[in-house]
Amino acid sequence: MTERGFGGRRIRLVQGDITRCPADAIVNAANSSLAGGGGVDGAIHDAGGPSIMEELDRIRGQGCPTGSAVMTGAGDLPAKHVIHAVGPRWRGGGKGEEQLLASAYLSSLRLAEKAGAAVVTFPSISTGIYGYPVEKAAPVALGAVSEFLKAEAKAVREAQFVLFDRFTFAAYEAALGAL
Ligand code: AR6
Repeated sequence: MTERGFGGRRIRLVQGDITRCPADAIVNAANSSLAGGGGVDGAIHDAGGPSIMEELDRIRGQGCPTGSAVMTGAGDLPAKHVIHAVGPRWRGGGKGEEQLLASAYLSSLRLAEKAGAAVVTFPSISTGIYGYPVEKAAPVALGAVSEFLKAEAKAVREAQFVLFDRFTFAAYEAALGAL
């Protein structure tokens, strides 16, 4: 299943590069020092240009603990905002990873809602460099986002997961069908 409705809103799964998908807000899989990095974070800064890091330099003092998010402009990306969310590193599953991962998605959606964003794109937070097994992360991500769409969303109409590779896409497809 690649698309599913939740209370008049929807989740869509797409395979591709998140920096090329138009949205109102693009979520980045960042780290708590907001210092940039590899993976999708590197791709977002490369495609968005230096204004995103300049803005992060100004707000870095506020901090961004694991499970939270901050918002900046989107520079040259096809979006208005970038939401920098910090997912957990996988440490075996007994260190609150599931709640922290859900919290990274919910914090992002709350910022998107405040900004009046209708379409929000997400990567698969934590399942790259942070090592969270994707078959465990996908149901947590989709569960948190679908609950938000059912219970809290006003501005947000569509959450799109832009998944980079076939394996990740397949894991989300299975989890969306099983929700
Ligand atoms: N579009 C969509 N997804 C992508 C893209 C892209 N252009 N590039 C990679 N992915 P990761 P994490 C996928 O490692 O695990 C950074 O250094 C990737 O295949 O980007 O949360 C940060 O600064 C994987 O499925 O994020 C942090 O230090 C998913 O995005 C740390 O990595 C997430 O992989 C965060 O690690």
